[in-house]
Amino acid sequence: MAKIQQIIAREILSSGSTPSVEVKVVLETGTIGVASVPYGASAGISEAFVLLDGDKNRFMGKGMIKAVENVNKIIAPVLIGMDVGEVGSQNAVDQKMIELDGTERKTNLGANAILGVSLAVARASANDQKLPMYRYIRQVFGLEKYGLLPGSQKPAGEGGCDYVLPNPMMVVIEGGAHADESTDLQEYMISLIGNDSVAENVRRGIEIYFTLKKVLKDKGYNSNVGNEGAFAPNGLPSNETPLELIKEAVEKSGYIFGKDVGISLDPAVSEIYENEKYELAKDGKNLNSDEMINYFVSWINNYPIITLEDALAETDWQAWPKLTEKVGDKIAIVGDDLTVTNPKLLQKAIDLKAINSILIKLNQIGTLSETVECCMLARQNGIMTIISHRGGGETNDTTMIDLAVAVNAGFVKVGPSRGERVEKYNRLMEIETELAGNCTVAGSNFRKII
Ligand code: 2PG
Ligand code: MG
Repeated sequence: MAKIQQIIAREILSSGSTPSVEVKVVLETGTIGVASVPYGASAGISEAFVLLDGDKNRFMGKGMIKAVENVNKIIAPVLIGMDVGEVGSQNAVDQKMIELDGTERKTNLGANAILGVSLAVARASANDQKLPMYRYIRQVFGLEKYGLLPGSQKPAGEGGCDYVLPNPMMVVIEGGAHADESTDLQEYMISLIGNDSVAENVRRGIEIYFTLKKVLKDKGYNSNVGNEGAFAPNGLPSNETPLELIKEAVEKSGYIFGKDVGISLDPAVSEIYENEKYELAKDGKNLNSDEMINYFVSWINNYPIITLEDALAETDWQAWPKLTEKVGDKIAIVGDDLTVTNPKLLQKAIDLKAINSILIKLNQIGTLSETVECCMLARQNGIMTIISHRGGGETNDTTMIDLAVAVNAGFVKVGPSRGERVEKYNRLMEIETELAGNCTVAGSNFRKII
């Protein structure tokens, strides 16, 4: 056990070249923890509030000095002296900030301020106890009681293992709000499910990424990249074309499409939903909810799509259960903007049978405790978790990876290029090495790890 001695925030830059918040926490033992927060480009309307300065003379209004000051002047004085490191202590710290803010979406202090502190406290405590972050998360939230082992594995100590590492889900073609002049849909991803080693799956993904670059060039498309480092070619004839290009890249790389590699999609269609219609400009279509469902169902029948995220708008709640009813027994139907890592919205989605999987982003809800609560609510209800990066601006902070390992996520959605993204895979491969003999990989059994 140790007490918080000092909390200092500062404004830093994120990969989107706009500001973000970094927080340093110093404990009385002298141990330090540092963390930083990302932000989204296509944020859901119910996400926790990102406090921006709004001063047009600095960073076009996107400065985060107010959030920094909220940490240094309002949050720090309240948290200094609190104990950290024991079961329940992270909850107590996060709860204090939630009360101090007093709003549903953290609009007073800003989720960017609160999350920075939450994660830096966790880092400092983990460092103080000389625990890797994924072990710390399990311990401080008492996660072992949720039986975080795959049903198919024997318990640890009986020839089983403690950890199941997530599969890589890599964004290779991006459009929508993440690029100019590409597709209407936001993300076309490859999910590496074919091997029982993270490093091997990562290598395969990178090879496919490079082969895809060649496939694009050979066909006369450019290989410029979008927000997340995925290709964002212009001049594609339809929203379906990327599926064909990816198929070709997977096969040319020597891997089996559908076995080694599945397709994951995040169309993020809240961005193209207006007046109860989905505007697919590239296809010259304006679809209602049922037609949108059928559009994706025909793709599912033709390609090895294994996860489908935000295929319907965040406000189109009535349509989600229909999609899940139709294809939820075959593939993962993932809520992102719909559920925004919010336990209340996840509960609503569970009650309505709207999804069978959920995307998890720490900054959508704004504290580590609420994020873990959401993951455990998912687990208790047979909902697979996918831990995700952000498209607006990422930092080199790798907490999302340790979180994924701690909660038995099925996938991590990130990368596969650019420093702030590959840093996540480097961390995951480091954990794999560290856990040698005491971990397995979700692999093609990812659905069973719930
Ligand atoms: C998403 C994310 C991450 P953003 O929609 O899943 O790729 O994008 O962070 O821009 O919301
Ligand atoms: Mg999404």
